[in-house]
Amino acid sequence: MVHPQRIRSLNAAPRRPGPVVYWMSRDQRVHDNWALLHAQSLASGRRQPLAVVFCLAPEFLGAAWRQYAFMLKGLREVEETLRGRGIPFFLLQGEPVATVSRFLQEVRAGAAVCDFSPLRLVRGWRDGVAAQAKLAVLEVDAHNIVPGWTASAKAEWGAYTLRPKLHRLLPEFLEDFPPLAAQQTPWPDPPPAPDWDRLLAGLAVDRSIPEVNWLTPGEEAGRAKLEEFIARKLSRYHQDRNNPTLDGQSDLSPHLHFGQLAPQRAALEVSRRAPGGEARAAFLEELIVRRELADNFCLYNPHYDQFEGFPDWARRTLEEHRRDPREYLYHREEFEAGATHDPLWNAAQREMVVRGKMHGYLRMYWAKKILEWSASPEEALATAIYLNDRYELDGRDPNGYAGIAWSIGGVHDRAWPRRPVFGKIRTMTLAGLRRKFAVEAYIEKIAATCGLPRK
Ligand code: FAD
Ligand code: FO1
Repeated sequence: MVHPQRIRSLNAAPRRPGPVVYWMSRDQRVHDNWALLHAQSLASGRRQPLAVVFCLAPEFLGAAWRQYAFMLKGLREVEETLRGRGIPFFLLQGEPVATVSRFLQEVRAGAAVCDFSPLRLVRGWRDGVAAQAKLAVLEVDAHNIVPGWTASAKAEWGAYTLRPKLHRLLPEFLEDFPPLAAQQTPWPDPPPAPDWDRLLAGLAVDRSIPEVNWLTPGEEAGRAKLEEFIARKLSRYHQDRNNPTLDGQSDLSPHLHFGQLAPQRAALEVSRRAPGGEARAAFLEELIVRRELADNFCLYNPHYDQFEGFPDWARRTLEEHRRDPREYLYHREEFEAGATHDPLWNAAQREMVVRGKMHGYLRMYWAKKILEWSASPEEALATAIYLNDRYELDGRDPNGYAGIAWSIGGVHDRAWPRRPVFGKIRTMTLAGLRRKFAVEAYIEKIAATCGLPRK
């Protein structure tokens, strides 16, 4: 049912009699979820009941109200959909290792299934639970089409080294999902539905960052967004995706980040229905190769969010240019307020702060300018990660750490002709962008839709 290579053990403890628990974290959806499907097959194989548990951590990589509200509204839908199949959903709160370990003991679980994320914090949670559990704890990569550990056993140099490995394996892994069955063996005493309104009202997170109003959270809305993209935008994706004055991107990243839409579902539907080869190829390159390269980076590079994580050539060139005079120098607060001398950079920052999703093409420029205008590469990296993870709805994601490391530290890129401050790191200039798209039109668009930056 679930391809065996999507599954790996996190401890040596045996499977025991008793219910099966799926600890949901990255893949917050009912349909198209290999971890949930595997947990269900373990349960029904032994006539045991299945339950899903989600542990709400008090803090997650700087996430604020904007992100928690989007996530919790999606989880509310998950709970209702699971209830319709007789599968209980337990919403726990607290430090995940202690909280989930206690839950597994209380329900006398016989086996636990986790989904997969390469992020250090989340891996620490899973390893912590697996280390103290007396029962088998399994991990299923329900996010990548080709499981991260199958695609490659090491950190890949770039898209050009990972792409052939993925393309060779796609026929085996880009398969359709079986439907999730209804619960056969009922859970003895299913919990009442969480009091979502009270939970949202009581959430102790930074509420200064408002929810976005242009995107509906949840699994159903994520699927509708995919359908809208295929119907309305996909045919021009290769032409429009890098033009910030157009609405050419899919806008799927928030639903993909929270696992409310499976990347594999997007790949299946686009592969089957894309009109032209070029549009389909361009989208699948981003959705499969670029996204799985980011997971590969975070899975195999322990310093994915640090200067040490940059390749040797990049660290050396940034060292050589550490003392170069900075024509402009800003601190984090000035970046955050979008108060630089560059109206394009300020507009991109504004789009991220107000809309919660900066255009993909400008994210490269945005991060590279932070390198150019910060006192050191380390400070630039910390500022870019802080702002990205605080304001982007799709932040706190391997794609972000890889995207920022590409922009500032040459990860997955090559050396370019030497420039002040950058050394051999690829630069991007305002003049260069003016040749690519109508910069003023973008600035106008943001001023009209997101208001002008605070002076
Ligand atoms: P589309 O162009 O419609 O792409 C569809 C999907 O393909 C995306 O949702 C994503 O899953 C994948 N994809 C597209 N471009 C990339 C890429 N460069 N790397 C990896 N996967 C990609 N992406 C995030 O999800 N979260 C982030 O926090 C994030 N931060 C970034 C920071 C910087 C400095 C850079 C250069 C890139 C960052 N990206 C991040 C990658 C990319 O910009 C976004 O995934 C994309 O803009 C999301 O919008 P979309 O879904 O409409 O994109
Ligand atoms: N995963 C959890 O298991 N518990 C949480 O409380 C939680 C909060 C959270 C907030 C913002 C965000 O962007 C992600 C969050 N996630 C949480 C993790 C997420 O589902 C993914 O596992 C990670 O982003 C790794 O890709």
